[in-house]
Amino acid sequence: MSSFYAAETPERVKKAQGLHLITSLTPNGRKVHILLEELKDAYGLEWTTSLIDLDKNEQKKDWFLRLNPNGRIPILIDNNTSPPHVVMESSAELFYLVNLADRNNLFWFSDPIEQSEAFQWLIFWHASGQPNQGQYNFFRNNADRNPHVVDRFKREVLRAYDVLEIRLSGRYGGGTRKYLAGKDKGKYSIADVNSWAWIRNIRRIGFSEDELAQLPHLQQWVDRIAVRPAVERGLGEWYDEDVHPEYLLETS
Ligand SMILES: N[C@@H](CCC(=O)N[C@@H](CS)C(=O)NCC(=O)O)C(=O)O
Repeated sequence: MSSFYAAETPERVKKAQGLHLITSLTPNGRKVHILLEELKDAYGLEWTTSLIDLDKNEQKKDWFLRLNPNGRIPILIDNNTSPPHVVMESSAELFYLVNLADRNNLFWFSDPIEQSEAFQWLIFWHASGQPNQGQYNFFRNNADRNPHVVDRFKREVLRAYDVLEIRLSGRYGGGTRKYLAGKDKGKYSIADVNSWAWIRNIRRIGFSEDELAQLPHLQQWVDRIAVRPAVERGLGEWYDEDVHPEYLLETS
């Protein structure tokens, strides 16, 4: 326990029981919020949340780096294990949560082939989607935006989106699908949650009408998932430090 928490670790974190999420309202944070909310609806899962103001760099302080050397959110701490188990990397957190709590495989699969599919799409987005979209968001909102850099990342994001479009449209066979993994038309799973949290703003991140027109199945998939109550909650006010300042972690 002594190497796990430091003197300056916020009391809210040290005293947390059960599952404790440290997060912020960002795409990687939101994917974990959404799955937690889904597991709450399905099984009554409980957890507590702490928020970090990323602009204040709390996530780069020693107390946080002990928990996640990568200095980034979200992280999930399971205080039900001894010692507590910390999970970093949002996709690994989704995987931990379905293993822990999704006993009926509502958001995961029992069949090894379907598991393999879900794992492929989870890793595809983690490795080839979110890093490029993260850079695209950064450079396109940057004051001295370099058009070549913005264009390079935009093309990479569009390429990743087209990979998903191929999958959902069945362009090269297999028929159209509703979700990324699973037999037939697929089943809503963490493979979808993982990428949806990033792609949900597909119509607001600087793509032209022509570019969007190439992605009809992906846009339908965005809309299909957006209406889930757990998804709506995962995006919103429970994770907003303006609404819940008492969740905010600030050390001197
Ligand atoms: N690969 C990591 C990336 C995490 C990440 O980039 N988190 C961002 C917010 S979405 C962050 O903490 N940014 C603040 C920083 O880099 O200091 C994951 O999937 O969890």
